[in-house]
Amino acid sequence: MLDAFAKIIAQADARGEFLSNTQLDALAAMIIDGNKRLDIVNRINSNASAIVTNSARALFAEQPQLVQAGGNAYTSRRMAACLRDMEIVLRYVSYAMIAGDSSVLDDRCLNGLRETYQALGTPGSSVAVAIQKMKEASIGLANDSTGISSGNCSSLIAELGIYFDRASVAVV
Ligand code: PEB
Repeated sequence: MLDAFAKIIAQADARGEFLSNTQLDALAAMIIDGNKRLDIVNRINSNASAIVTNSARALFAEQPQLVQAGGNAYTSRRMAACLRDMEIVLRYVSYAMIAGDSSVLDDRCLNGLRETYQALGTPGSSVAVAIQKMKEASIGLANDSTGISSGNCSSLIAELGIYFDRASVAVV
């Protein structure tokens, strides 16, 4: 599990080099935008259950067979497992976002997840739709300027989107 700093240090150390100016600039940019990053993660954390439930509701509205008899989210046990899975993915995306690096998401959540869903008979493509809905909701919250001094968050929003995309690609 790496963060953006540890990742760049590991890369430089593997070559026995000092950090390059480009690497230092990238880390400096990360420090300058640090409060924005914290705000985004804070927004996600404090709205996590709404992000999960609204996204699940939207998924089931589009794919009602999931919650009908024989569906993959039918019975409260499977529904609970589904909501839990969505919460796990959102939690690891939030860790990746605070770290500025996807390795925690990759190593602890996504690695082997596709195969797990195949073995369970859970449709990965539906999980991917749920993740995309969580992406839209999270980006909407992160972009909401209410109560925050306005600034340019576009690169952080793009980064957040990439973590969700990574997760949704990993389950299909
Ligand atoms: C991954 N999900 C399920 C299981 C595991 C995971 C390991 C099997 C064990 C269990 O039921 O708890 N666990 C989960 C995860 C990590 C982990 C992400 C990462 C660290 O440790 N059903 C649907 C939707 C979808 C869904 C498409 C969006 O209809 C999910 C939610 N996951 C789902 C369901 C089950 C499951 C298990 C329904 C139960 C499957 C079953 O027992 O039939």
